[in-house]
Amino acid sequence: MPLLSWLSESTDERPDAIRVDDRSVSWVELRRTAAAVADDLRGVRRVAVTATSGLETVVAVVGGLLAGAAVVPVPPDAGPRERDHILRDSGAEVLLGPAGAEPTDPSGPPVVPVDLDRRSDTHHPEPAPEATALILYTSGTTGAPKGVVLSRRAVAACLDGLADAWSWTPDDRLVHGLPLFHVHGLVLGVLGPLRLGSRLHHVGRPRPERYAGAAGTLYFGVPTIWSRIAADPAVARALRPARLLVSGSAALPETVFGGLAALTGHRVVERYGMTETLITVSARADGPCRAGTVGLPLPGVQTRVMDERGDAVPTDGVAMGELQVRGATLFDGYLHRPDADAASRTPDGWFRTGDVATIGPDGWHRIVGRAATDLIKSGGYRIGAGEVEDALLAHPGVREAAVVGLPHPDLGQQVTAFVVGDGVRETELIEFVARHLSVHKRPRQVRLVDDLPRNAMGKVQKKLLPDV
Ligand code: MLC
Ligand code: AMP
Repeated sequence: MPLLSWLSESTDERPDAIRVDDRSVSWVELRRTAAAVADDLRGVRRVAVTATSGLETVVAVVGGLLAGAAVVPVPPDAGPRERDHILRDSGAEVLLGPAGAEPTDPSGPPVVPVDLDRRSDTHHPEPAPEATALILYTSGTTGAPKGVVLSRRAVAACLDGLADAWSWTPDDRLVHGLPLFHVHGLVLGVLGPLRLGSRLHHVGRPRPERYAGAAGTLYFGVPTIWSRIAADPAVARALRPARLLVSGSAALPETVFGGLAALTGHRVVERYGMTETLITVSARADGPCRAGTVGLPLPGVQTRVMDERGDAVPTDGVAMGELQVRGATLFDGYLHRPDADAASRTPDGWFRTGDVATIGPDGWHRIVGRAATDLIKSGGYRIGAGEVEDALLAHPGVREAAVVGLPHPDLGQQVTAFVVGDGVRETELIEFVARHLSVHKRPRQVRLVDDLPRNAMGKVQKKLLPDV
């Protein structure tokens, strides 16, 4: 079946199938508008898209996929350092998106605006399932973000598994306001409706009052959004008529799960995934939902939890180890990074998630935390400590920097930088990082210190930093 099977076949001209903020289109209109974009992309292998939370992004992504190109979303607020890296590393030949987001690198691809007024009836044949659908850039513990290569087959397998687990059908109306350059907002939140036929209302920004006003059946959010909704009883009660509330991208605190159950009458479905693996584990709409657990492997996915010696730990709900996964939803590798690729897999071919988990006797998975402290999850965004440290060290007033995620009641973790500096102010450094990287990667707090704790080898001991 074509990746965007519903969109490819629909003859439905009713308006308001896909609404992004205040603009909406029918299925047929979206297909014809995107086909006009695809017509211009003939022969293009990789197309970057400035992924604002607008209808243009949906049209650009669909246009790229119809043309058979690999789509490379670029965070709209990425600073020049991050944007140039993504464009150069991906080899994107064209950048679709609003003018003004041009690469600063003169050798960067030409910027082509998306025209929502054009239509085409060209039929673009679906490429083979092993063709790349998306290259998503995601942070590792060190260095610049890596391109995660996802095939059409993997994306389709993930969405079909979720349709099964969540009873997600054309009768649904999905509501969310997540950014359109990650798995959650783009793969689940846009390609999901386009494959499965549910309507979509993207509310522009994930503000609680916009969720309350949207009248959906199915709602997606990261825990920070659910916690803000739980803190606003009137908003939470407005979600009572919904069919299903789904949380993912970070751990949902049990207090938020309980608060939402009391106010909305819904036990939130929690699911677990990664950019590299797409969604692999989830609670089911037709089964129980338990606070603090992420459910069972999705169809086509296998999981195991391994100790440090490489032996499987008992499935008793207590023994912890690294969660490893394999199956139909996995990525094809990191672009140009065979080293990182090899390190991410076991010799017998399982992907090492880096997450610490338990599996209970009933097969239910619980995510306990991460093995490495250098990957931070803040507001559901994955942020590599090393990338932020490199950005800070590019400031002339910074001599040393160590970045960690400290517990935060709203964001889960807060990016915090410990800096040894020469007469710099905290706010100046926060602004500096926000200008060079995506704004969400900026430290929310900078603590100026006289020195960083180091071991005898001179390596920074992050665990000895205050409050870590
Ligand atoms: C703030 N802003 C600045 C700034 N500080 N601008 C310039 N310079 C600075 N120093 C601006 C921002 O641009 C933004 O503007 C506004 O202030 C708010 O910034 P924010 O950081 O977005 O704030 P906040 O409201 O705290 O964000 C919380 C949040 C967000 C939950 C809404 O973190 C979010 O959208 N998270 C979702 C992440 C996600 O989708 N993750 C999925 C990864 S996939 P403006 O104008 O934009 O308001 C994955 C796999 C899986 O994990 O399992 O799903
Ligand atoms: P990303 O690369 O942005 O896709 O982030 C993937 C990471 O998000 C995983 O490795 C987990 O650490 C985290 N994550 C995703 N979903 C959950 C969840 N339901 N509970 C806990 N952590 C999660």
